[in-house]
Amino acid sequence: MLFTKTPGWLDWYAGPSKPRFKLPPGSVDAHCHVFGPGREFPFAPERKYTPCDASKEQLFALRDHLGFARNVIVQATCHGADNSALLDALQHADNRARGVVTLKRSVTDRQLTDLHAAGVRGVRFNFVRRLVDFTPRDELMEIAARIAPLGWHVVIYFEAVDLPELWDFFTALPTTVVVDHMGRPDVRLPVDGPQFELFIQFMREYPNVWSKVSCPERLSVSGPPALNGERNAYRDVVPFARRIVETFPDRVLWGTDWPHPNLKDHMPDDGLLVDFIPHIATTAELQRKLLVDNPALLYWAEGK
Ligand code: 0GY
Repeated sequence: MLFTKTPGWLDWYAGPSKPRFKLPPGSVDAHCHVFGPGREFPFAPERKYTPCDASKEQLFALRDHLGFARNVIVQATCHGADNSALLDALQHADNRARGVVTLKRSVTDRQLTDLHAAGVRGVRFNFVRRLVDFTPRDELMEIAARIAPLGWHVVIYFEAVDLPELWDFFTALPTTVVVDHMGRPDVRLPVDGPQFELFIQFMREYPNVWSKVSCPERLSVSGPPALNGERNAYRDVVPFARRIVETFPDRVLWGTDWPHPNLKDHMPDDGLLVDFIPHIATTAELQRKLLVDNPALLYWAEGK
């Protein structure tokens, strides 16, 4: 089937630079997606956007170009709860990828076991209104209870302004909980202001909560550097991500978010994104935890 992209859609950047920052051996890109290809893996009828294609081969080529060893592929909302494209990518990844899927309550125990064998280790609950329709919380809680015995975690995606309303649901989840993109703080607000303090409190009071310190390109207001060869992009996001990395070094993950759905003003150079890492994880030890040890524990540990 052929699909027409959402008007104004920005395609992923085909010529990423080589990062100057050398990733430690075994580094994991812990947040990325595959889109289709649409003719092979059709986009879901209930999707809110239609992207360009972004295949597993293209993802694996980026992994190798940037110097990552492994990927965690997260189900994108344009595929709804049809995880076929993601599972196909896992199948061809030579044990170098794990997956986070979207599920409905109709999933059977046998399907869950098969997903685990395929490399799935988490389920994603999305609360960003422009991306999904509302799923009743009792359905999500039922799914969380069913994946908990498998040792899986729940990935949550929400906007910072919605955290107070979602707090009781999130804090009742029975698994490790991984927050996408630091809960999307408004980086124009102070890093020690009430909005971000609530997120810090969430992580401090609930040791089962982890955060991806990813997506500076999505959160930044100052944007990428001018085209003058400078490589310290998205500086306004640095204090937020750095605070989380330094306060909770054992509960952070990092990912490119390739192929960067729904960006409106620019498409990042993924090499530049990798060069963002040493600004937020400033020592070799913090870098190793963020990129190697933490994702290895969550996705590749014995029995996981
Ligand atoms: C991301 C961010 C976005 C999209 C999705 O699944 C998705 O469609 O996650 C977004 O538009 O903010 O993490 O890729």
